[in-house]
Amino acid sequence: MKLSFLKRSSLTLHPTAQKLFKLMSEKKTNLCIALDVTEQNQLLEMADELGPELCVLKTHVDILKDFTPDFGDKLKQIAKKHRFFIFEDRKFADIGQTVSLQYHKGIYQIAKWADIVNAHIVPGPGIIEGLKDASLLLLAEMSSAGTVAKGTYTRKAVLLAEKNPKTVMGFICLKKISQKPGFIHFTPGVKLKRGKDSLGQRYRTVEEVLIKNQSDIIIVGRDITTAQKPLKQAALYRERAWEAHVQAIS
Ligand code: S5P
Repeated sequence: MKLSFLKRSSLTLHPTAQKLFKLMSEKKTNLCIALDVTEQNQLLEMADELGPELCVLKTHVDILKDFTPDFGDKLKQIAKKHRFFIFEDRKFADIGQTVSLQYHKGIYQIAKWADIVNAHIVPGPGIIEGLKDASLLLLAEMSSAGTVAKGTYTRKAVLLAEKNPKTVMGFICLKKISQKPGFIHFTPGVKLKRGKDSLGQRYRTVEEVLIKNQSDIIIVGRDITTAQKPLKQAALYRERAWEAHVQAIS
């Protein structure tokens, strides 16, 4: 079934998924940028510069060396200005009680500023229960070489999502893994050419991910953030990803 993002917004029970489908459709972007920088000001400046190109901005707040409690509010203001969602890539992986504390408490207070977070399914369904007030992506597959998240494990993630459609809005995965159109598929490990880095990351192309593998959103990090002209590079990825999406549903 080839459905537009707009159509799919009416086929999900998840309020954040609904809004994200609509945003992608209106803003015409299915690009998520991973801003893996270690200084807060650099992150905020890049978010402001690249914001018009993306639908989701992905953070790793725990790599910031100068985090201050006003970070979340500042990022939220930029997200509002450019209309994008904030995805804190925390990869929760503990029992329900602990992840609930990690999500709400501690220095980062993730629940206050992140629209979307993600979780491994290693602990079982309790992790979804512990994060039931979050908008959750389940890590069903990973881009890294030798990952054990495959086969039965991936299928288990899909089953868990389908049982919890009000909490789980989609997946981190390499390809379309659920036939239910309400779930959004996010795929990392994307570059303009296939390849790998020196620490196990594997890259597929935009077209491979969105046309052949039928994913929805590409997550791109260093190939944009370390480019000489990040805005130009982001615009290029945005265009390639949107064209691939249009082709995929036509
Ligand atoms: O399987 C995964 C899951 C994630 S969320 N592989 C990944 O690479 N990621 C994240 O995507 C990773 O933590 C990083 O922030 C981003 C990829 O960055 P890049 O620089 O390799 O494009």
